[in-house]
Amino acid sequence: MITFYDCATAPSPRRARLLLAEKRVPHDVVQVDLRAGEQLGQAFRAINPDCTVPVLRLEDGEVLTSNAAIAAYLEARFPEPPLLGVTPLEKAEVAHWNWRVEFEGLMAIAEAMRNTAPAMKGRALPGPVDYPQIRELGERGLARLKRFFDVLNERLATRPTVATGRFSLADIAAVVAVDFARVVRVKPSETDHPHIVRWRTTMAQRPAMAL
Ligand SMILES: N[C@@H](CCC(=O)N[C@@H](CS)C(=O)NCC(=O)O)C(=O)O
Repeated sequence: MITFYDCATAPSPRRARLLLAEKRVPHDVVQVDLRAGEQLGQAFRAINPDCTVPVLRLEDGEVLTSNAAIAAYLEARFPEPPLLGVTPLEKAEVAHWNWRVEFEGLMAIAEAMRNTAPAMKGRALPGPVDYPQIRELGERGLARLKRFFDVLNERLATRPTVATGRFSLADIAAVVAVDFARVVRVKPSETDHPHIVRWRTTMAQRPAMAL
């Protein structure tokens, strides 16, 4: 059986969790308590020395330690439904938007939150190294996040999904980013981001999105 190392409160493992659900991949779940620092303990380091989740351990013991690896692997092994695009151009579009959501959305939230939250003092980046917070990076993260919401809203003004004409990995990343932005008190509103609100309501009809 595939084993998924998850953390119910964190955004990165949620991306892998939604992907596993959309593809209906049978798996066991192990919760890693990031708030208690379990990722930095010896037991988890033996699984992933980078001290991050998500992690997917395959039946033969191989370990995948990033969303990038997990998405590539699951799409190749469980091609139905295709979530990374079908035609060459669709694949390019999904890769492009998945990356933009990751870099401009998820990274901006992480930058804003990890550089300002008292609980993240000395933990401004995930991983085995303790980095100090930089207040200005927190402010910049918030500005980048607001810009990302504008970009996403514009993108969704004329289309039902973030990339290509159908649901894809880019929608999963964007749902996770839009929902997690609440930790820095950023939410799409009917007045400022009506297209994000409409798209998010449609996404909520997918059973996996409740996870
Ligand atoms: N590139 C990784 C990033 C994973 C990541 O940053 N995970 C965070 C949770 S959202 C984590 O494990 N943090 C541990 C920590 O903060 O110490 C991926 O997306 O797979």
